[in-house]
Amino acid sequence: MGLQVYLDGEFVPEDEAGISVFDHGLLYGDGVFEGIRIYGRKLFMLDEHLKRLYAGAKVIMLEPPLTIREMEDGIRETARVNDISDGYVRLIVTRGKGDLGLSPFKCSNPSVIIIAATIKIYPDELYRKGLKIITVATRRNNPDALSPQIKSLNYLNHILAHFEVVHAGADEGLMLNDQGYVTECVVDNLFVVRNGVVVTPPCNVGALDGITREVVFRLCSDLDEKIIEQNLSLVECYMSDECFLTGTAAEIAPITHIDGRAIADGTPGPVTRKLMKAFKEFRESHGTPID
Ligand code: PXG
Repeated sequence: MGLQVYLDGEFVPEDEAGISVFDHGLLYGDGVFEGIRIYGRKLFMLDEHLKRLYAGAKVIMLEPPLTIREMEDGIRETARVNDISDGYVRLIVTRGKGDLGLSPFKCSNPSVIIIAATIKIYPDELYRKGLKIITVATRRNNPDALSPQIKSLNYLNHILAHFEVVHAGADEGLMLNDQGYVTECVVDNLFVVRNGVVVTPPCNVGALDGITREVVFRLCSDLDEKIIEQNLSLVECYMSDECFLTGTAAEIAPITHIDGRAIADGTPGPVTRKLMKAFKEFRESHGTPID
């Protein structure tokens, strides 16, 4: 049986769920989205995801037709209707139907789409062995041109990067900014461990302020691991003792090779493994019940 998709207050079978070809989400990528995990019938970091969605919507002057609480109810109901105990919610707010001109002022009814499904981005083996990543030639969007803090419906920057990753036969890609500093991976934040300190680039280099990234800050504080934000060059990453990435879909995944260089001995490091374990415990004990 197919999924039931929440579309503007109704549940519609996935094969019939559609939006107008004049929706500016389609025509211009004009809209915002979130990806939220469900673990054990609980929505993980729901408030944080909703806060980010509404903050991004505010920046693009898009007013979601639901309050945050109504949106939360819609998400919980969608998860229940589809009986998703462990999975992933894709939440989308599009500008809505307009005309073929750019103007968002012609779009009076934003649409809300909520899809609850399952997800797996990397096979289990990669969490044990570690990911081999490459630096992609596609640079991360300049934050002065388009802030990475807006999780907009235009992910072409990342899609171009993803093509490079696949073409190279790698597991993931590392993206630099236009000054050559490390920003993040294609759809995940990047961390290294250097001399006992966990280091991640500050978001203003052009990285999304990821919610899993924030969880890592909390875990490091609980575990007494020093963590700082610092600009990172590629060479500093090659020379690091450990490396890992974080994201809603990926969770925490070890990186053992960058551009053919083994990170330390080329196996997942102890701090990474400790954080992966702590993350599993954290996700069990946090979340908003869908029931
Ligand atoms: N950076 C970027 C550019 C992202 O899009 C992250 C980091 C990690 O952030 P969170 O808040 O998830 O810890 C993301 C996450 C997917 C998918 O379905 C996920 C994302 C984007 C597109 C698709 O796996 N975003």
